[in-house]
Amino acid sequence: MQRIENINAATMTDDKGYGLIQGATVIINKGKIEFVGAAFDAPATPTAEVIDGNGGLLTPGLIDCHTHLVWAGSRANEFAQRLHGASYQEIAEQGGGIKSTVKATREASAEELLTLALERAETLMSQGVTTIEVKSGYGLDLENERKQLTVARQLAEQLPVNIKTTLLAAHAIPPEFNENADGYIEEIIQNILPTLANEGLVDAVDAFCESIGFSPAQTEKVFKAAKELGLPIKLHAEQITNQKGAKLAADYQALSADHLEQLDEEGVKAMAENGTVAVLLPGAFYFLRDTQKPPVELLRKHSVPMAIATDANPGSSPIHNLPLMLQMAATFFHMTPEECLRGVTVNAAKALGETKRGVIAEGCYADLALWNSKDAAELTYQFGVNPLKTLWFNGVAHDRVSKPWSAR
Ligand code: DI6
Ligand code: FE
Repeated sequence: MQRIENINAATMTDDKGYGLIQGATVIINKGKIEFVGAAFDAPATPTAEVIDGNGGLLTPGLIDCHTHLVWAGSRANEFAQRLHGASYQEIAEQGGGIKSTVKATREASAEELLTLALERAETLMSQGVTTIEVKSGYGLDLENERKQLTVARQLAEQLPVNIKTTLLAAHAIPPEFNENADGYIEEIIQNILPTLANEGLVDAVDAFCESIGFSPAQTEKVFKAAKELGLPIKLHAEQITNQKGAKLAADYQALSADHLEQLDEEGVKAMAENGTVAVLLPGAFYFLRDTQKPPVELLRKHSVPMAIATDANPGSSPIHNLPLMLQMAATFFHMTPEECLRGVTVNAAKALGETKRGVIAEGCYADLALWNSKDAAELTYQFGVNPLKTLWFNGVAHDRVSKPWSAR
C-alpha cells in the first residue's frame, strides 16, 4: 500500500476542468486507487509507504491514443530531399513515402522491430505516458500485419505500460495488389482481419479513408466486418479532403475519428450523437505544414470530447513526445490548457474504450504521473522541458532518472 501526500491532484473527474483537489492524498492498494480526496478526509493507513509529493501536481498517467509505433527504416532522407526541392510525387516515384516504410518493415525481423519500438515507447513513458495505442499498417499482408501487432503486444510484456492494438491493414494498397484496392479490401475482410482477431491481436480496427487512401464504400466494408467480429472501430478521417468519413465512422459508433482538419458540422453532429471522440493530431498538422485547422469551435459547440495524440509515424509525424502535443494543440488549435490535459487523459481513455484509466478515481488503475509543477496549466505552457518526477503503472512507482550522468 502506498500513500501519496502533499499533492495537488488533477483528477479529471469533472465535466470540464481538471477536477483539481488541492492538498490531496491518494491511497494505492493492489494496483488500484483506493482513496482520492482532501488530506483531512483520508483514512488512516498505518502500514502504507508514504510518498511526499512536495506540493507537486499529480495527474492520471498520460494516454497516447493514436500512434504507429512499430516500423523500421527511416524517412529522414526524404525529408532532406523535400527541403532540397524534390516534390512528393518524385519521392513517391522513387519508391519513397509510405511504400518505403512498408518495404523496410517487411524486411525487418520481429526482434529488430521490437528493439526499435521499445526505444520509442520508453521515450513516451519517460514523459509521463502509461497507455499507448499502437496501429499496424506497415505490413499490409497477413504475416507482416501479424508481426507488427505481435511486437506491439510484446511491448506490454517488456515494459510497465498498457498497450492497445489497432489493426490498420486498410492503410495503403500493398504492391501485390497493384492498385486493386477492392481486391485488397476483400483480402482484409476475408483473411487478415478475422485471422488476427481470432489470434487475440486486435483491440480495434482502423482505416485510412482518404482520396489517397480508401473510399468511404471500401471503409464501410471494413467496418461491417469489424462489427461482425464485435470489434470497435476508429477512423483516419478528413485529414486532407472531406470524405464524410467522420459521419460514416460515427454511424458505426466508432470510438474515435482522428485528424479531422476538413471536418464539417454534419460530421461533428454525428460524432456528438454517437459518442465518437475527436482525436486531434497537431504533430502531423505541424510537420505537413497544414493550414486548415480542425473545427475546435464546432466540436466545443456540440460537446464532442476532444483527445490529443502524437500520431507517431515516420512519414507525417516523427515525434515521440506527448506533452509537446499539448503545447501545439494550444498554440495551433487554440485549445485551453484544461482541454489539452483532458485530451491526453480522460478523453484519450474514451477514444480507446478504456473505462478504468485516464482519471484519478477510486477503483481505477493506479496509473499516475507526479510532476515537478504546481499548476496544471504548466504542462501545456512549457515545451521542450520534462517536468516528470515519478510515474506509477498499475500501482508500481518508477522514478524518472533525472541526472543520468551522475554516478550510480
Ligand atoms: N495518415 C498519416 O498522416 C499517416 N498515415 C495516415 O493514415 C502517414 C503515414 C506515412 O506516411 O508513413
Ligand atoms: Fe495516423
